[in-house]
Amino acid sequence: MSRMIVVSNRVPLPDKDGKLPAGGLAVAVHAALQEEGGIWFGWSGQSGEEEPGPVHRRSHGAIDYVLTDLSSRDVDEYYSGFANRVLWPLFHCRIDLAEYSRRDKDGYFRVNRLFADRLMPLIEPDDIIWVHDYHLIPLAAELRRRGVKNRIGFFLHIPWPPADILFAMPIYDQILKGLSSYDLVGFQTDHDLDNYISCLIREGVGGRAPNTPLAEAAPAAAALRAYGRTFQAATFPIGIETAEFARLAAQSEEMDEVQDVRRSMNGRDLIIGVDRLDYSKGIPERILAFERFLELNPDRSGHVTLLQIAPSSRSEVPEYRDMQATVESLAGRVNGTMGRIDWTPIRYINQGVAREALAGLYRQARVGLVTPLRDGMNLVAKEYVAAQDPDDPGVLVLSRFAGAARGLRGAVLCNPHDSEQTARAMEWALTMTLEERRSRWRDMMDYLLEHDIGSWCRSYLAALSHSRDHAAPSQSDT
Ligand code: ADQ
Repeated sequence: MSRMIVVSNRVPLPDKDGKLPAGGLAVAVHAALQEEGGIWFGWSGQSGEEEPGPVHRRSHGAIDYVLTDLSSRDVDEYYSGFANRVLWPLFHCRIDLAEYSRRDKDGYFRVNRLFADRLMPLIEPDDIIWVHDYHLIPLAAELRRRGVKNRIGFFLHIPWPPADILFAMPIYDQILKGLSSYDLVGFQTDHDLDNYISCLIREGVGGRAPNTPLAEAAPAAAALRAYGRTFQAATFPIGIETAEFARLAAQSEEMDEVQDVRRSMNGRDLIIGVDRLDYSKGIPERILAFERFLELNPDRSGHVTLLQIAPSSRSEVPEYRDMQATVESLAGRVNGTMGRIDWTPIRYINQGVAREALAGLYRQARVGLVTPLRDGMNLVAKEYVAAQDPDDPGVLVLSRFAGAARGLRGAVLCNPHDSEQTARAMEWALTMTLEERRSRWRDMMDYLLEHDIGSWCRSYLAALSHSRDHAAPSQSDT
């Protein structure tokens, strides 16, 4: 196997005792890097008024972490600006929230050039390069421009939008073209892959490559030809550390924090929502659906509590601050109008919760309410299922617009824009028979055990290693 270089906006560094940050992706990618040795490159998270100085290096086992600082202007324009105020809203179909500026676009491409310049001296001829997410779409083109012939793969963690949405963005063509410089483009679901191919066809710049075999057998895959290059695109639905998370949840049940919540529930049913505070996660719509649920089922009043855990994220972006105010006011309104002196319908926590406690809380909840308006995958849905007690599992109510809905067939699917339907899904989940809960859970758990984060990482890397074996001979890297 070749040495690997992973590139992502932020790098999950181990702490001073070598302990990895929680979360499946960091653990799985670290495991793959440890095997043959490699480099993880990205932004250090530090910024200052000055132009960035030299890179920082840190080693841990067979892995070298190479980090670059950015200037505050870079962070403003590349990260908070173009990545999070243009690409994120557009790719989540929120044209109304996209704030395009030429200044931010220039910053985005400038930082991608900086990443390419800083990577160049690190790259050896046989290295495989794996780039993650929407912050770094132009990186392969920048590396190719500097003469890099290595295999370069890309994985998009968020959805790829339909053509009419993408085309609303000025410079959409540069973003569309950017992906064609990779050897393998990975998407979360077949919908994202189809949308990407439709964009190429609608733009008249490419499409499926006839007579080119596929490099691997992902759930959906395509050999593509666009902008003079032949490359592969396929779906790799990301998973979690299923078995590990299930063990953690079983242990966490005994934690004081989790027991305290159980006691405070006083026999009431718990419905849980866990998200970063982000408009794509549909938290206001979820609160309205819960309000509707209480209106439709007055006998549930006093007997069910929604625990919504949603720490702030990206507070430097105004839309996120506005959302925080909306969620606070909605939760306050429902509690004020529907609550009783001995019962608060919604417990809203605007803070993160430790992973162990989170696992125990998922296990305690009768219903996992995961209702994003749009989500690349959504790992919370998978964690909720993995955390359940096999003898008495809870029910997952899941938005049909989460990538996770493509694989989790045992979930009760809902349309988060339809509060009435989501309310009925909650009621159905709470009344479901034990037999049906067990059968739905078994189906989802078997899927999650087979498609865990380790298998995601291995199948992506196997496909990347073979991505050129089948490519057309006319391939150009310029
Ligand atoms: P995110 O948008 O961050 O990820 P998600 O997939 O749900 O969304 O992952 C969130 C992770 O953070 C989960 O592991 C969860 O446990 C943790 N988390 C979330 N809220 C938390 C809270 N309140 N307290 C503690 N921990 C919390 C992006 C894409 C997703 C895609 C992932 C991975 O937007 O669609 O699934 O990348 O590819």
